[in-house]
Amino acid sequence: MANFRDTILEGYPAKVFKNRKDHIVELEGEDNPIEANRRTVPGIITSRGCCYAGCKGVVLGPIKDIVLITHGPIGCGYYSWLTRRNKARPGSNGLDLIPYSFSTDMQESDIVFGGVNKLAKAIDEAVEIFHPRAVFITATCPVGLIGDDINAVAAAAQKRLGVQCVAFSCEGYKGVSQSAGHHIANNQFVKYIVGTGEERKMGKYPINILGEYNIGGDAWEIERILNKIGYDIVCTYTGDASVDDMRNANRAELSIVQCHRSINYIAEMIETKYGVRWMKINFIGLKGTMESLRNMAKFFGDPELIERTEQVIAEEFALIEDQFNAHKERLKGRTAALYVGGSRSHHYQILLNDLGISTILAGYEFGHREDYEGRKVLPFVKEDADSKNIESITVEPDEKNYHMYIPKEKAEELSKEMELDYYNGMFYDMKDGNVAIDDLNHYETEMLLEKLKPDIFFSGIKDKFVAQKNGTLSRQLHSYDYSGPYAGFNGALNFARDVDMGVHTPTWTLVEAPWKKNPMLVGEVLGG
Ligand code: CFN
Ligand code: HCA
Repeated sequence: MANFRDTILEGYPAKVFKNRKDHIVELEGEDNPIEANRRTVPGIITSRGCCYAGCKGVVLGPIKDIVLITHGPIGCGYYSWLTRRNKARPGSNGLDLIPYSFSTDMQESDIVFGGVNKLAKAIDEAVEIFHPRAVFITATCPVGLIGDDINAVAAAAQKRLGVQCVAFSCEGYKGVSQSAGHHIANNQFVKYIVGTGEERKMGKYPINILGEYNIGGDAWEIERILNKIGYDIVCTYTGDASVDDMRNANRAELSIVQCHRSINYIAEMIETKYGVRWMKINFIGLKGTMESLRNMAKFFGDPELIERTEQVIAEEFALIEDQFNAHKERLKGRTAALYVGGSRSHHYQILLNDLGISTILAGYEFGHREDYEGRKVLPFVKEDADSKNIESITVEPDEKNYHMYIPKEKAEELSKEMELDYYNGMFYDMKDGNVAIDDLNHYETEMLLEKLKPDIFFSGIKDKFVAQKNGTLSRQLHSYDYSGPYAGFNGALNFARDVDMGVHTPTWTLVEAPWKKNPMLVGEVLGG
């Protein structure tokens, strides 16, 4: 009998077969190369977004005290308006501009004669009305095609108005997915934002939280736990963020990286430029949260902090343990398929595992090979708590992506057990026989539901309703539907409750997909 991969591939014409065959992998043994971060087959109905979505929507979108202007026809601004559930509330400067969508609303005449004057006018008007802390301008496809110089407009506006204006050339067509937009945003941050802050008194254990966008309030739950332990959170990139806090990222001692795809570039650049060390963490799932907190405490190496961390873990866990276990009882043994952007399809396996749910298929929309296959952990040794003198012990000399920091005396011992799962790629948490699909499309989604029959399909708005009409529960892992937070201790409990409700709703006895009752039209290749 053909395996699942072959069954999918059989349905494709030769050219598509050739393109897709290395994006689908049935896992076996240690070495499972997968094709990723490649251009999508045109017309195949991918769930990916564009470069503008990654820059404007994902990385810049959650900053609350800037005016974020979309330079382009109205559609791009409109469709990226309030769809991502990145929550915010006004900070000390009273500004929360997240509910607004600013756009130059380019018309045909702007495309023909150029849109720079309209952009300059839009900046003047927005600054006059809203008094933002900065103006960020993002480009959509036509802007690059007609050659509007948004950098020059930004520089002139900054001079004219005395407010920082930064342009992001993130035209949608650049790169192969939203991943290109993340990179463009990160580059401009390092060039124009990091290191421009006013001196501030630093508390104990100052940290940056990178790659946490406060979807459904995740960042608030993570910050609650870290504040309780005693960390000084310098800034969050970019959930509920104030640009003035972001300017001080260079003053932290450690950057923790929650999203392992969209912001790893900036972590590395801040380390190179300012010496701020970074480590990957994962606050999704109880095991992920506890190990992340313990690793952070180990980085600072202060016995008081280590003890306080254990105390908070014990307290927080005790508060949710009984309820969490009750949900687990009702959920264990179920199967899930996970398909999200570039990070969560791995992170959520850890939370599902806490609930006894096994992941039988997982994939990313735009992850890179290392997000799947992982790399060996590279530990750095901290000489002592006060010293900035870092010495490294190399596990894999050539691979400097996954690293963490530990006190020197622990180095040798810990390096042996350093394979902490969430520092590795997605495959580390999967088993032989599980399937991984990169850049899943709608045809493959339908095949997956029909052949593998997962109990739950975790994905996004574009796939959700196909699954549900087919009788399979679908929870959105981008927006959490209308729920959240899902991070940290309280988030894990919210997630368990939502999945339990979803799985056990009587709705499933009432749903029957139309194609189960009526004959479907089947296409035939003429002359084939
Ligand atoms: S919040 Fe993040 S966690 S930033 Fe990224 S890779 Fe998207 S918007 Mo959707 S939910 Fe998703 Fe990740 Fe990082 Fe979100 S898995 S696709 S670009 N993502
Ligand atoms: C994006 C944003 C998105 C889309 C979500 C979805 C998000 O890709 O531009 O497809 O359900 O999280 O809002 O990933």
